Amino acid sequence: MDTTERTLQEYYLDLESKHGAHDYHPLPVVLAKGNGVYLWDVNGKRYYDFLSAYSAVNQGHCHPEIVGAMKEQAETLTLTSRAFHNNKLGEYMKYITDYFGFDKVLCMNTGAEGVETAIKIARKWGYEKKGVAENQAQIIVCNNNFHGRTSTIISFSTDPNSKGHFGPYASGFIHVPYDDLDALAKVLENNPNIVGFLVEPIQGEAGVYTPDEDFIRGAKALCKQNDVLLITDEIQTGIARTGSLLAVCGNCTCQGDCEQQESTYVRPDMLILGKAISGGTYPVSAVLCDNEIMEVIKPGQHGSTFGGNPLAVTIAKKALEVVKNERLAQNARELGEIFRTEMNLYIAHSNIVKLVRGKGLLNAIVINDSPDSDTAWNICLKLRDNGLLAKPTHGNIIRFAPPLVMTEEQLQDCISIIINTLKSFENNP
Ligand code: IF1
Repeated sequence: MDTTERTLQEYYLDLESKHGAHDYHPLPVVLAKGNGVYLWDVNGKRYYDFLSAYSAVNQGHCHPEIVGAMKEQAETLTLTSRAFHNNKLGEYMKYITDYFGFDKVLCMNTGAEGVETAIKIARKWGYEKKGVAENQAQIIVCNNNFHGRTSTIISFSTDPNSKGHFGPYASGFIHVPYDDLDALAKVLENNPNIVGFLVEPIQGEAGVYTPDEDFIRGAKALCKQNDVLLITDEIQTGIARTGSLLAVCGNCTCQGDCEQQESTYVRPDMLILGKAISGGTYPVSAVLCDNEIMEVIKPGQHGSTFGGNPLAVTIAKKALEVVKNERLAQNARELGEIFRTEMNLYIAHSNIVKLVRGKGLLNAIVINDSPDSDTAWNICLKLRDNGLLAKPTHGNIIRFAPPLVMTEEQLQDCISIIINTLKSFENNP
């Protein structure tokens, strides 16, 4: 970067630092443009995006069909509130419920709102259907979970940074270790007040922690035995990211078209989606479940000014169509295999990388250094210089999650950038 380029970047960094809350510590790069798998900074330097806005941009930046639908609807009708009907909502509701195989959808905006909605529905179901005594409902959650930032959700976070000094905290949550069916069974035993088990099929923030293959299936069986709702948060893992339409589809590549019974699919009782449901263009989230659960919500009991607005649902319908039309689940699956195979070949002779893990195009490498060291951060700075943007997550782990529209040739280019960058850190702590 020459002096003028640095000055331009610093201009933007200073503005944010002076006038914005310091709630983030971003990688020092100022982006101005995106297209497909690429981002450009304010100086015109091009990068491969290996974060995809935390898996929101699965369909690639500024996907022309999604942006086209967005523009057209923005010029027609954006918001009516749910005080009135609009001519886009119903068709979207039919589309998304058919797409994921549930009776009903409830539309919200952010992921955290989706999680809050699921918590509210599960509790109400507990009181009205399961017969739990008033105010006694409990929801099981996992250690190291990430479900968002609201005061209720951070109440059951186990990350001191997300949670500290934000109390008093909401009660009604019980923790179990992730990927531990025995612990789950034990908590469920003789506890009739439990209404739900809220779980990420892969823990993203915890470092792309991929559980045992039978974990979700086993959890479903335990929930069923104990009349407890299995609530899967697929805000990060859903919409083709892990090589199937949902992470709970397991190895099924049907993209939602199969009968879902004979496949590896584990059907949750409630499904929470967000992020990529709009292709990263607009905040859209959704909670899906069947009638006997959704019917506990009656007029006036839940809602949102923007939830289900005509602009949001037009975008979301198109973004979901793109996932099917462009076979993004299959692509994520195939490229993910290549990525992990190539990385494993490198790691076999590496001192700096311990392992690669993940599913589809949600992967992470674990850096061979103390969790408190800044090695992962420094590698990400070097990756940036070499034209690829990724972000470290807790404990010296780097998440790799490019848009799913990537080609194999582009992926091979990215693998070269990553490996060449890692090489410069070998034996060089
Ligand atoms: C931040 C992480 C990712 C999520 C799951 C709900 C939400 C998220 C599984 C809430 C959001 C984000 C939010 C962003 C960082 C980020 C993140 F590193 F913290 F864990 F993606 F990996 N459930 N994840 O991953 O959705 O309300 O944000 O729309 O909060 O800093 P939201």
